[in-house]
Amino acid sequence: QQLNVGVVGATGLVGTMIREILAERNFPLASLRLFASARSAGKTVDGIVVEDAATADYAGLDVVLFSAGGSTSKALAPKVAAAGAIVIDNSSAWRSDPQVPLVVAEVNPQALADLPKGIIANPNCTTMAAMPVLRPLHEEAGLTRLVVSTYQAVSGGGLEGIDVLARQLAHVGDKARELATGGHDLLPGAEKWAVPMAHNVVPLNYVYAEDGYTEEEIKLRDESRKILAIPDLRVAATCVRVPVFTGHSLSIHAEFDRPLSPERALELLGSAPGVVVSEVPNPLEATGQDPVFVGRVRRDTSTDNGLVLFVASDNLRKGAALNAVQIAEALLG
Ligand code: A2P
Ligand code: 11C
Repeated sequence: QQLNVGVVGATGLVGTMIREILAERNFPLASLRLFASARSAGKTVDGIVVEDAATADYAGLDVVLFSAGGSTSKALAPKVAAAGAIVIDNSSAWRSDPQVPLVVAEVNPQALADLPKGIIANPNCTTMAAMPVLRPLHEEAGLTRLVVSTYQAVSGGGLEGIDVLARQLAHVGDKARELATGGHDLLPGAEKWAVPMAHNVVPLNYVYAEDGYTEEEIKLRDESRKILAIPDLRVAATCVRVPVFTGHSLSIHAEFDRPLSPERALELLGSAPGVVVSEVPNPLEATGQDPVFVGRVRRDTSTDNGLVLFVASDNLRKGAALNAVQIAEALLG
């Protein structure tokens, strides 16, 4: 079976990676069409002329992968689904819709059986990193609570995020010693994030949403509940942007109904699909790799039935493009 595939947002960071991963995995393509904004329409990418997503005719496509931001998905996904394609959407636009499954390929592919809107949502890259690790632990011991701090790469903010950090690093240059003793004046002003990104950490990642938590922190809570099918899962997160180009990392305190030893957890993680156990998981190790890396697994000595672990994952690959392509592969059956 071969599919007629479209990519909306094909010129962006994740769209580019989707094109690369389709090729890498020899995805059975009957045809490939690329869409982006009117700015890119008419340009040639990979030998294919980019179409204006807003005005294109989507008839004849089987699957369309969207990575062009929430407002584009909100506006166009129903139109594309009505034209007969299954939409796999990488934005947050549809994730909380009860008629739209939110799928991590290794974790809940069974949710693909029912597609009332013809739309499937791909989780946020931060949530994605945790799911393949937490699922086998949940099955064993019953997950009840998560306390998470994140260390998120700037590429989570698209090409613009990468450019902002690169510019700020270049601006500071090699003035390391000066930075160490009163660096503020050496940095350019804040751009894109609330405070300078280079040589800094930014604990306000996106805007506030609820009770002092940011949108990203609420997404981590709500998406984890939906994917793991634990509606009352207690989650408190602090999402932080760090000056890393790619690779989101998470420190996770997980609590369970039943006891779970670090040894048993490592045994389960050692055979979990899409997971690699690593002594020191880190974003550089994860970049360019498909699996999620997990390590530092230890007992949470501050509570009963708790584990602490550290996860690192490529936010552009598994966090976005790879999982979207894996969902398309799952649709092939
Ligand atoms: P374009 O390159 O024409 O602006 P990134 O997150 O890496 O910046 O990429 C965003 C992607 O989403 C790009 O492919 C971009 O296309 C696309 N995009 C942005 N706005 C729209 C829109 N209104 N309609 C369709 N595609 C859009
Ligand atoms: C970030 N996780 O790191 C975000 C990017 O809901 O899909 C993806 C946002 C989303 O900035």
